[in-house]
Amino acid sequence: MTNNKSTKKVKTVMVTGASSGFGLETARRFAGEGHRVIVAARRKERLETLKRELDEEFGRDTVFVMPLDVTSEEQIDAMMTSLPEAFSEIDVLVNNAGLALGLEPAHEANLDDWHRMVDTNIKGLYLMTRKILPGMVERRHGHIINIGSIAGNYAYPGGNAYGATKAFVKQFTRNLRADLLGTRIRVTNIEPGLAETEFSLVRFDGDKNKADDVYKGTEPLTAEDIAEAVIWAAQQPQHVNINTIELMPTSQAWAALAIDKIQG
Ligand code: NDP
Ligand code: 8X3
Repeated sequence: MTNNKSTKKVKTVMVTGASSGFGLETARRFAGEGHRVIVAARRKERLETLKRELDEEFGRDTVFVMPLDVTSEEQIDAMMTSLPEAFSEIDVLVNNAGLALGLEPAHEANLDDWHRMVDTNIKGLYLMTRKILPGMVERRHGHIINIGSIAGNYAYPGGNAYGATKAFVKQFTRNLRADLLGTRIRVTNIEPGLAETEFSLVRFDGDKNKADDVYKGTEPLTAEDIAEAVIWAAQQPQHVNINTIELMPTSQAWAALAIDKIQG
């Protein structure tokens, strides 16, 4: 009997948001497992630094740098026709690029922030998926790993549009599974809780003190923890589909439901 471990074959893995945080560590881990990795994000210099690091470490042409804004359908179309042959058949797509902006209550939130979160976390994710999926279906082989969030599962003050974008990721993942039944394509949603990356720096518009405060006194998840979950899901045998992984730091849990008590 064969276990059909999908780890045995060298795969081509595309990671969006690979210039920082979860994406960068995930790219490192896939390269370390012997796979070819397409690293995509807007900050090209960071991607090139990562390529130099990984090519040197593994002594081969492991990484292809793809400067990309996932919100641009035009750029994604151009990417699809410009990938070198060795990287052109994507086996694993890690839809990780994303961001939260602001923590104001809905009635005070900046509408431009909402537009950007929807464009990146929803539109960017479905565009990447829609463009790459047909090749996977044709080859009857592929795995889409989305990075959702606990923010898509539980409400918290100021989570408004960000949490809603991650609820989209959750349901989109499930609906993809429904559509892809019979194609052998796997789909997974990873839902992390508090993790220390550049996430809060971006959320608070570069305010480092505010960002550092989020993690002060806690033991948050690390980018390596999330990369480990991604790799684990990808390395399951072909007949196993990991639907969802929700992970939180031990130092994080749910709070009680809030109640507004009448005064006096
Ligand atoms: P980082 O800010 O460290 O990384 C975000 C990455 O997304 C960067 O590489 C950034 O690259 C990329 N990105 C943002 N916008 C775009 C765009 N338009 N096109 C292409 N790439 C883009 O944060 P994390 O690593 O923490 O976040 C990764 C994912 O994990 C996000 O989807 C986030 O919502 C999610 N998440 C984060 C949690 C946390 O607590 N940190 C918890 C749960 C989920 P560049 O700026 O170079 O384009
Ligand atoms: C990031 C986790 O709780 O800051 O998705 O929204 S949280």
